Amino acid sequence: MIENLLKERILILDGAMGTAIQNFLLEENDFRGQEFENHAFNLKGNNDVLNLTKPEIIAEIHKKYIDAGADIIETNTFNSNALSQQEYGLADLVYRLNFEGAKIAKQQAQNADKQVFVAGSIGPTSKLLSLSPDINRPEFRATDFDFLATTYAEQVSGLIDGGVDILLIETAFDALNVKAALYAVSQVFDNKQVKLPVMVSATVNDRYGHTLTGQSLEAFYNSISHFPLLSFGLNCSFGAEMLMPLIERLHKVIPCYLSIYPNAGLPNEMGHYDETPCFTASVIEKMAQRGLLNIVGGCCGTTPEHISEIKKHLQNIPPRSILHCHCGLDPQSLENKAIPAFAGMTKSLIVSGLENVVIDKKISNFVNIGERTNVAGSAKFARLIREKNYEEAAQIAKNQIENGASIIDINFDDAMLNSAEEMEKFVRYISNDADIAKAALMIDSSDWQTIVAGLKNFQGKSIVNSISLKEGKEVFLQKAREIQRLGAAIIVMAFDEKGQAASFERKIEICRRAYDLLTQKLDFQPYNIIFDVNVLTIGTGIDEHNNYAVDFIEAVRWIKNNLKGALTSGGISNLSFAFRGNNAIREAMHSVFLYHAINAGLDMGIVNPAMLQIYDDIEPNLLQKVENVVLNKTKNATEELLEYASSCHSREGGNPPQNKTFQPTGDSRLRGNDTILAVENRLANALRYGNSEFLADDLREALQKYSSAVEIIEKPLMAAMDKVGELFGEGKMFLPQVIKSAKVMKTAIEILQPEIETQKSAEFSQKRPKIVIATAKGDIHDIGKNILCIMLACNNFEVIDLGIMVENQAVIEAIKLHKPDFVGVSALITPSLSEMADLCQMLENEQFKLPFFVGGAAASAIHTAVKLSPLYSFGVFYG
Ligand code: THG
Repeated sequence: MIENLLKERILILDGAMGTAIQNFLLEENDFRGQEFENHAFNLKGNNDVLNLTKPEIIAEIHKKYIDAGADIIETNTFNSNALSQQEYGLADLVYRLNFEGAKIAKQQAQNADKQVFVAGSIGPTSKLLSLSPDINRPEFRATDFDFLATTYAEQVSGLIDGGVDILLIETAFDALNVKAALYAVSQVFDNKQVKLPVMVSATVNDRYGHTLTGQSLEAFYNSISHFPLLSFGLNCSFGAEMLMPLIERLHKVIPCYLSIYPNAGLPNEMGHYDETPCFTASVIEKMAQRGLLNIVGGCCGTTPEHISEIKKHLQNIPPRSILHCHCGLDPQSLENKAIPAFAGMTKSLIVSGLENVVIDKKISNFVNIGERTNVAGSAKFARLIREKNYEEAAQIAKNQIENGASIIDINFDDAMLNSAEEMEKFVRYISNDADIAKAALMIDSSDWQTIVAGLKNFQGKSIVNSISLKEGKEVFLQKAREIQRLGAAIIVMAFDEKGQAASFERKIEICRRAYDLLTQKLDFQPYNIIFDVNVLTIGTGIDEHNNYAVDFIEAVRWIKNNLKGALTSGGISNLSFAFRGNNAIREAMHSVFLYHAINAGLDMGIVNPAMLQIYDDIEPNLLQKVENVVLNKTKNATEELLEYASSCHSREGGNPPQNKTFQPTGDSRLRGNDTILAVENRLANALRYGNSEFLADDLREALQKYSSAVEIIEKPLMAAMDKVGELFGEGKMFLPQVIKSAKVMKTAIEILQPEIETQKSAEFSQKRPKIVIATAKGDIHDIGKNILCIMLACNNFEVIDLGIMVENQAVIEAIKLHKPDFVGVSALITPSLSEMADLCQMLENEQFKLPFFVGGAAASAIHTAVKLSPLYSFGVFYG
């Protein structure tokens, strides 16, 4: 076992293969003239072909390195992948090149009189996955993740079948290429039911340790840290001397063995490497004496002489110890916040773009995730994406970073967009801008393919937002496993087969179950699990919502105390949807909520970083009112905040003065100052201001004027409700006020009900419109739909609510059973829209004659018109 040897001594890797081959060929050419030129496979620098045509040359080079002292020899397969071989028209030889390459090396290893390991060399290809080769097309790529992973899988299969002991992914200059390689490796391991040690070696582009794509070495390592490696290190680049400081850096952060095999210095003007074996070996000796090394060899320009010299210099120098890494905590280094990447050894979550972002309370109390790059959360971003104005859309990401976001949440879920395509394009686009690419990404979608598209185009370590147990544990684990292979952390939402958790008990029940599944069935690292226990809207006017914020905060506290190592997050702006249009109130709510949630242990949150107020700066009167709402301290908290809201202006200035729309409710104003208003106006005010104090009197008066109770409902009351709807739509009324209006409407109908009966206008009750309503299959969001049901019930509808995640067939059966006047389905997540399309088709097939209403955040007028309406001829309406 190589692991055991590595504990005892520094192992020697061989030196350059390419330069050795060229030298060999030059010598042969001197003897044999043009023979190689005429060879069946025209070489043209395709050294790997020699595995098939001149295996004896390769075997000879291996032997020289073994004799020089190498413990590990590398196969001659650096370019044996389809991308490199297709340039020679040999893409179909990938498997054989690797298989034969492995066999040649293995044979030499077996011939040796000591233990020699064979490492299968896997080069980077000539194409980058993270950068465009065409500066005018930032979203263009010369190849893609799946193509690369497929050819790497073929290469790895050939190497394993040929008998290698180790896989060595080397000269890596783009972490995304390495992710594709490791993805392929784990697939092949699964298929073949084998596991070999894997080494990764990167090459840097400058002395500060950036790869070609601009990523820091630490971030590079972090991007691939999901894969348990035998070793990580550096090769090629500059000579050993310039790499020394970088090796020191790696030594501090990587928990696996450390390798280095540098060039023999930098090439001179003639392209030759001048560093003498003795010089290279003496620099390496220095590193070894500092305890930095586990595996050492040579890259371009090094020869068997270099290797034997290195071996001589390293005799009796002990290897770098990685014990401190495996035992986890290194308290001393943890204190050193100047090296945040050290946290990697302390089991905290590190995400990355070009740089690492450490999520650890010891380093930063709270991490801001920018919410504005979300087509569902920002009208402006949605417009820019629709217009394909990626440049300005990217600017929104940049602004968020400037305002303090270290992670950017990106979401393209929209009925009229191909979200997977947009995800790919945007991620690629921003990879070219170092100011944006430095941040980590949170890939936000309810569509699985879109999440995968994000992961396969991002070189850093990202966070998937999100997966949940709503489709059961099999699907949950399957997705989690794939995310693990692609190297991301995950947000787990507190949803399950029964729906969205609103109460404390349900939140912790679901999180406990998800935690156990991920850590026990998949070996998930706890720090890669981030629980989102649902920030739900408070201050809606519906009493059941009053404790939502408290339940969230307490669930966060419970998770931090009970689910060891797991992190917590939430979508903070959800909290204040009821106060849309009043940013001052919304900001204050967010700050108060965050203050308490962070105290309870919240690690990160999706926020608008430009709009976070400092808790202590909140005007004391407002602070108290907001605290009462957020912490559910008093019964009238929402009402009191509303009153405050009515008398203050939004900071954004975009909204009309609220005090014109809202007057405190009360007798004089309802009825006008001393002058009595017309009864219609009094009723309208009662609904608008949610005041039922004089309702009975006013309705009695109206009954004198109108011919029937039904007419009062249909004319003045409905007109008033229309007005309420209009004001809400314009952002001039807030949700709790609308709920109050609806409750007054309900009271009005109750007051009129006996009249309706006595007037024998039984017609009205018979005519009570009936609606069958459901949340689409796969969708568990029903808060909006529940509010709608209250509204409808208050407006004398008979509501048959089928609940959440309703199969289309169940809707059809309910229609047959209840014979409603309308059917309605709501959806919050975009995948539900295709369920709606299927339902349209089914309604059409049944030849139903009733209007179909669609609603919810995912639905839109345009999607309804373009995608749904053609499918059902009676009529599909956007509600
Ligand atoms: N949990 C997780 N992910 C999430 C959420 C969550 N992603 C989406 C959402 N919730 C968090 N993001 C936002 C983004 C914007 C707003 C709210 C939440 C928002 N936008 C303004 C509004 O709707 O009033 C729009 C303003 C504008 O158009 O400019 O409030 O909970 N895991």
